[in-house]
Amino acid sequence: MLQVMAVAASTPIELINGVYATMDERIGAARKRFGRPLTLAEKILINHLDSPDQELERGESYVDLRPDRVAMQDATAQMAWLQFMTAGLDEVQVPTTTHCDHLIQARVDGKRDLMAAVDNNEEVYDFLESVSARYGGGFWKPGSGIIHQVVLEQYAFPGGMIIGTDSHTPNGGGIGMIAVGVGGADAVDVMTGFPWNVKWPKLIGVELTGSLNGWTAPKDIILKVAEILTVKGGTGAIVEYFGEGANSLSCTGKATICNMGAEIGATTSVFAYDDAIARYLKSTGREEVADAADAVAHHLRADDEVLADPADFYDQVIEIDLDTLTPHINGPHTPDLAREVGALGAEARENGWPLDVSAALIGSCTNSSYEDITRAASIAREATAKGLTAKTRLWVTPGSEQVRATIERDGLLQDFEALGAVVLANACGPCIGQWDRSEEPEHERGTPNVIVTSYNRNFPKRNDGDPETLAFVTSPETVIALALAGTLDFDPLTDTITNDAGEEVSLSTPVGIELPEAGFDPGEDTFVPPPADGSAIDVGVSPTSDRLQLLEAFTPWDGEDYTDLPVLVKAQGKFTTDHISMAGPWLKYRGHLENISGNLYLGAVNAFRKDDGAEYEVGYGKSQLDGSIKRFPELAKDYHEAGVQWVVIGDENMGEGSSREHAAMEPRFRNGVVAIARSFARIHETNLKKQGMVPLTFADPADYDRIEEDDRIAVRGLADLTPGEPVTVEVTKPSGETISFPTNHTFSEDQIEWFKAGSALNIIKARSAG
Ligand code: MIC
Ligand code: SF4
Repeated sequence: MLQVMAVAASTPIELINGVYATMDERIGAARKRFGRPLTLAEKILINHLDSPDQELERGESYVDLRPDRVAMQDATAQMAWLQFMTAGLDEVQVPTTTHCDHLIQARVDGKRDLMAAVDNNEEVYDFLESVSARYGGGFWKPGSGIIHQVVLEQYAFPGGMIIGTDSHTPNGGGIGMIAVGVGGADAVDVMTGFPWNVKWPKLIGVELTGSLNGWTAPKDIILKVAEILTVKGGTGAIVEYFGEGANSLSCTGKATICNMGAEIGATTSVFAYDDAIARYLKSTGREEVADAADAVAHHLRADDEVLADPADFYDQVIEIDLDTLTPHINGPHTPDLAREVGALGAEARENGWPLDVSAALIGSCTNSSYEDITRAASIAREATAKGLTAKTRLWVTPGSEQVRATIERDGLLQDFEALGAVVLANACGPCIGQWDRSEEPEHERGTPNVIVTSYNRNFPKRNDGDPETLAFVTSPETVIALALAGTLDFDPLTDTITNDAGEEVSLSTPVGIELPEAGFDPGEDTFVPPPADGSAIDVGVSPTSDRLQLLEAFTPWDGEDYTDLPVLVKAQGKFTTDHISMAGPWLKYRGHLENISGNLYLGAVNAFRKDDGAEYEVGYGKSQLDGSIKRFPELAKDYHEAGVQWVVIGDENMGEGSSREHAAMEPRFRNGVVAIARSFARIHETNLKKQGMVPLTFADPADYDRIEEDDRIAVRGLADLTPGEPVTVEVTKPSGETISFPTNHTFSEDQIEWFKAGSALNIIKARSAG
């Protein structure tokens, strides 16, 4: 099946035609099978089923799918490639690309930061480039741009399916593709030629009526959706957008909405193929893809009957009227805390949040398209003309080299620079905590301060590592407006700002340009295709490296129930992947399991109080070996060295956020065997299972409260683990008293084998060896 052959800088039309060729037959057969019309997501998924006869019950059955491509970013690709290497194959079985975007630290400006990154990360970049070349993967050098922007520009196509080792992979839904974020182990399944296994999703329909106008942007749609559905409301579901409002959005605007669907936990989000998508394909040099999509356009949208009566076909339908939707801003600390921009000032006062904005940041995979930049730049240009200067430091990160070169050519970067903005490297930068604020003389770390960004996540410490920073997420144009006003207490729709001459001026409505009139300027060529034969390439991993470490297989389950497990951590409240395995300074250890385990649970808020009732410091807990109070990573290391297995307890939506499998590999490496939570985020739950851990949810969420600090936990009946059957957890109190309660799991038959084998990877290895 090696259509992989040289992985190129774009998806070959032959691959796309191959996908379109089977649509008539498979979609037709599925309509007959279900006896009803189909939604768009159903059509694309059905066309990618590994075998057509699988059971397809929404929210119930696990299915095997065949994605067309795999994309990985540098921070997650290291672990994924290290796992792939142990599988003993010569070549990836599906076109795969590696993108260097997360490891570039934002400090001074784009050029200097990129040079510093190339220097500091040399070993990791060399590894990723050589491992890609060795096994037939394409490599996008640092400076190429953020993975999702590059995928949208080069690889995504309507009706296609891609998985990516990053939770914002759904960005590709903006072009009409099923694009799903996964952990590295899932990617390795596909790279080694196995299907990708996922739960057949539920479907949420979002009908957009009216059309966007004024200051309201695509970002406001997803901020609104996040408010309605909350951070876990999309779990296990694909969100499909439709309606006249959907057709009024640009392709990159649609991508913004799908991208941030990650924040509601959705499996992915998708829009139907339309003229805007065709325009984008043509403008990014993919005329023939648009022509091919035109020929199957009826398969690239939901059936008419579905659109006429959505409530009959979706599990939930939400309607948003774009005519009346106003600009929103979400935060702090959670991406689903929304309100209208104009209401934030009063709310900040009430909560004692500082009103001054200490930094304003535009960019990220969510909002760095040409259109985004033109809308924000129109405000910047007007501000300069009206004698306004930014009252806040402003940072801009272009999403890709292509966007950067184009906005430079079109004079848009200069509009920001005229306001004193710093243009950062084409990368994630501050969005992933790679933000060194030491160059800001007026900012002192550890002081309460407010930042506004056009990013997507705003968990504490996410951007600058400072727990005192409150981050608010909004559209790029609103970010600029707040930077000009310098305060949260500003509504660009109604308020004025005092200019340098002391006059009160108001801001006009932002004006965007969907696509560059002169076409995109590709900028510097940053793609490295793999050689025709990479087998002679040596992928060296030095045993003394502190950045990279070869993996050792996790040991298989010994067939015994887990008993007498201490509780390493019981987390209270948010327990996102940022709390479990922090990014920022720790990103540099993403290829070294032992070293990165030094960050395990550092952000966790301990649910237990100390004996005197006081709170633990975040990241600290009590050792059951000697009663001492230590940081969680040290406790975990002590248990590991003492050969003690342990359990982790989580609250709601444990593992929300990122796809990083380090959040599952670290506990597993340190002898964690069971995770019990009120609920899990999809990718994290899968990651835990893949690495051989047992994720369980309390059948009665109140049982969470029954677990105390010095308890010992047993999990009964593991040998008879059966899909759909509860598992009994037994808790022994220090007094000797025991209580037990039922928990649920979501293991399928096949997934139970992952746990028994010690990890899913052990199964792949056994299969490729045999
Ligand atoms: C993020 O936005 O949190 C990241 C960094 O892109 C992650 C991936 C990672 O942790 O490497 C994600 O969202 O999956
Ligand atoms: Fe990068 Fe931020 Fe996008 Fe994650 S959300 S891929 S860190 S830009």
